[in-house]
Amino acid sequence: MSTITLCLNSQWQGCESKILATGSQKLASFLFETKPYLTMKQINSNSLKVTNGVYALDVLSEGFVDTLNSLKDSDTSKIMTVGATCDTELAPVSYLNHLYDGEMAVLWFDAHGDLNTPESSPSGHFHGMILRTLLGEGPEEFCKHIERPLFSSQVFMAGIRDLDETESEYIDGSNITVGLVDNDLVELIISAGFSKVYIHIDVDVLNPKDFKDMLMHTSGGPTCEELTQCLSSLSKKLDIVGLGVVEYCGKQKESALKIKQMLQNSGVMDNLDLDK
Ligand SMILES: [Mn+2]
Repeated sequence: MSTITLCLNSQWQGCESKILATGSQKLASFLFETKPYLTMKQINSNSLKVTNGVYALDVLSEGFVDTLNSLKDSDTSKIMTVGATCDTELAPVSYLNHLYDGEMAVLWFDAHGDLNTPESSPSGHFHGMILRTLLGEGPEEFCKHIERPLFSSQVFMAGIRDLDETESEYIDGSNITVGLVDNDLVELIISAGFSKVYIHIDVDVLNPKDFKDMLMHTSGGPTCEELTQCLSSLSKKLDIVGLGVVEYCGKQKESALKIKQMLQNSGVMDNLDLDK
C-alpha cells in the first residue's frame, strides 16, 4: 500500500531571499489544511559563508542530511514537499529515486535549468545547482549521500526559458528531454518507458502576467490554466510518486488559492491520494 508523507521544508539559504521561508509556511498550511505534515528541521546559522563556491554550503548540507534521514525513517512511498527554494527537492528526489531504483521520470517545471555547478554558477546560490547535483555532479557534501544519482534520460524539462550558456551546452550533451507545457509531454514520458513520475513545480515556470507571487519573474511561460491542462494529462496516465512546489513568496492571498486549484482541478491531489 502506498503511503504519502507531506513535508514542509523552509530552508531558504539556497538563495538569499528569506521571504521564501515565509511563503513556504503559508503555502503548506493552506495546501495541507488539517492533514499532518513533517516540518523539516531548519538550520539557522548567521555565518552564511561561501564554501567551495556555494553560498551557505554548511547550512544546506546539514539540512539535507537531516531531511534525508527523516524521509528514510518515515519509510514512505510518496512525498509531497512544499519547499522554500528549489534545492529542497534534493532529499525527496534522492530518496524516491533510490526507492524506485531509477524507475521514475523527473519532470522539471521551471523557468530555469538548475544545472549549474559551483564553478559555472554566476551567483553561487545552490538553488541553481540542484538538478545537476541530483545528476551526480555537485558538491561532494551532497553527492556522497545520494545513493542513486539520476540518469539524464530520466529528466524531462518543460517551461525552461532562462538558461545560462553552460546549462544549454550541458543539456545538448545529455539525454535530457526538453518539452513544452502541453498534452504531448505525457507521451514523451510514456514513450521513454516510464510509468512513475516525480513532478517539480517552481512557480516561476508560470507566466508572470497570470501569476505574480514567485521570486524570479521570467517573461513567457504557461498560464495557470495551461499548466493545469498539462498536469491533468499527466495525472490521468502516470503514477505521481512525488511532488514539490517551491519558490513561492506568499505576498498575495489569492495566489495560494490559484496553486491549490491547479493541483486539485488537474487531479494531481487525487493521484497522490490527498483529496480523500
Ligand atoms: Mn526557477
